[in-house]
Amino acid sequence: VKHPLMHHWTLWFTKPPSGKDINWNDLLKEVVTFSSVEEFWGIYNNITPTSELGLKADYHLFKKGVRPEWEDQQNKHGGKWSYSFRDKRAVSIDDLWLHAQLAAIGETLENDDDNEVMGVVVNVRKGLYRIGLWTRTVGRSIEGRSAAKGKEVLENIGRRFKEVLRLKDPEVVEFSGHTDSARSSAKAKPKYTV
Ligand code: M7G
Repeated sequence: VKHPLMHHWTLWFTKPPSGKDINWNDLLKEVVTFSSVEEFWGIYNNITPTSELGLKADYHLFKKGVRPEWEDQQNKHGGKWSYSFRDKRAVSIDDLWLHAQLAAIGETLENDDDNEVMGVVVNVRKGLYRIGLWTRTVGRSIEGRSAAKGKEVLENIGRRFKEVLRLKDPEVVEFSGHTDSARSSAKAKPKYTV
């Protein structure tokens, strides 16, 4: 018996760059698409855990049909909630990434009609692990939704994500639009915080 998920999901991997790879596009690899709980566990049990990946590697788990890139039609007006864990030895990154994935595929990050969650990402970097949650919009007024409602929807998603990451209240999770990230990751100001 297979327990179907609400959506089909695709796992992607960013290979750490070796000498001649310079293009982001050349490093991003589509791994596998699945649509049941059982397939998820089968994949989970057979891939390298995040804690064993090299620096500059990423996993991305996105709804099927959405590439984990700013340029994708469904991401280009969107943004991400993200949190960096700066003490790599203090954090169980494999557990956190598992919980982030289960929350995404189990559809517990948003309400049924929000239609915001595009995927979740884990980045392995020098001195930090970062987990992100990509949304379709940045909470502006669109498609008959007011700006106030858009902001509320995004902040609710941010709060649920913060719970999934087991963060205590004084910790701050930040949201920024992808166009800000693309322009200059250093100067981008978070648009929302929870
Ligand atoms: P990052 O992996 O988001 O964070 O971006 P990091 O700075 O902690 O490593 C690193 C770099 O990868 C960016 O400056 C871009 O050059 C490239 N990159 C990352 N993403 C998510 C994209 C993307 O969606 N599209 C493109 N074109 N480049 C990206």
